[in-house]
Amino acid sequence: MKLSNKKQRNYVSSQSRVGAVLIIVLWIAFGLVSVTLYFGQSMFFEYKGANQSIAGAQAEQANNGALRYFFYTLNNALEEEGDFPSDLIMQTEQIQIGQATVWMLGRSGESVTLTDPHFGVIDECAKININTAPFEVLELLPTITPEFAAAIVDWRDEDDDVTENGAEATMYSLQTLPYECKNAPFETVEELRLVYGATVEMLYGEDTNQNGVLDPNENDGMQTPPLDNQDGTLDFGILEHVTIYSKIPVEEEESEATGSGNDSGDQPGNRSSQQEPGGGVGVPFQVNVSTASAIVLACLPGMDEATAQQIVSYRLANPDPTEGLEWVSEAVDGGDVQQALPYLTDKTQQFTIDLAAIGSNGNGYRRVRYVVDTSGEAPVVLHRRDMQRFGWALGPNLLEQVNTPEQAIR
Ligand SMILES: [Ca+2]
Ligand SMILES: [Ca+2]
Ligand SMILES: [Ca+2]
Ligand SMILES: [Ca+2]
Repeated sequence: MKLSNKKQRNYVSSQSRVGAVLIIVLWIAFGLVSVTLYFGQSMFFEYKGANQSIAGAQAEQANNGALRYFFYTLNNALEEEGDFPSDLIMQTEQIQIGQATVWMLGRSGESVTLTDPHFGVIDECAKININTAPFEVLELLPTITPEFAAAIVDWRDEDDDVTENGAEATMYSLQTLPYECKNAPFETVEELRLVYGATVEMLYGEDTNQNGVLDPNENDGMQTPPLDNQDGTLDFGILEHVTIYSKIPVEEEESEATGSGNDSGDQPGNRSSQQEPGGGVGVPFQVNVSTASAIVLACLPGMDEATAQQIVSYRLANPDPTEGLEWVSEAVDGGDVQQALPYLTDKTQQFTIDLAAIGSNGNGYRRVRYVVDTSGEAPVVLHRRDMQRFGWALGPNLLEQVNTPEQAIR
């Protein structure tokens, strides 16, 4: 039977209505699925975010715990006051605190080709004090220019007399954004950035994350910042070798005789410069010869690179704690260290602990640095610095371990 024309038209029109409804339903279903997926995804990220912040909080707490552990070591485990807290008396690597793991980033003092960090405490007394070292010492620091060494002296001295090639108020007033020359001691080493002529390259060198390790980006030329010379060794900047915290250790009898540990007043890092303890008669600063690098030792009066290297090599070959300074003359094998001896000490009272921690499942990386002073009755924190912005500092191998679930640290 054949449908009439009218019936046929009605049939077609009802068919196309059904089709349209079906398309609308499909679109609605598609929309609902998209919304569900979107919420699912955002819940997932929120969950991941919460995980990250929990792990971050764990890592922060672990760093606090490691600082307390360091204080405990200083109070209870040192054989003698002024000893360096070596990794023989304290754990410095992969310390488990709750769900988190902490490392103390140190310096080996021997190698500039390390790709994995050396763990330990950093001795502030192993560095040159920029508040007290004279121009002749400062100008020997690697990467420094004589102009910048002179500008350091002018920045910290209270007068306005320009040291040869240095910079006093006039130079600072000519800057695009003019500022004052401080004419007072440094309060942090980072203050060097304000000194006339400072460059990032001179201050940080290739070690932009300040971990003492040659990280992949620090040995790939200009491929990724920083611009490095790709020579397989880590070329440090000035900041690695300088401090404002070291003080000349005061002999006990002397401290009792003068009635106080320090006598020259209000200059940080310069408080004992007028004293004349044991080995340091009349010198403005001292360096711990048991921990200092060859680079630092070579800056001392009467020293050169070869002699400094002999001292470090001897120290590495005889790792037993060396008492006194007698071994130094033995180390240089007939060489002359008489001029440098007053600048040397075997004691240390100021330390940096550079703590890097991760929380559960390798998440929540946190890094913080503390400078601790033990020259008073009890250890105190002099300075705290958040090192988070310098990025991962535990080297490529630990990073891989953290990122590989089956090898995860926890
Ligand atoms: Ca000045
Ligand atoms: Ca580095
Ligand atoms: Ca690079
Ligand atoms: Ca290099």
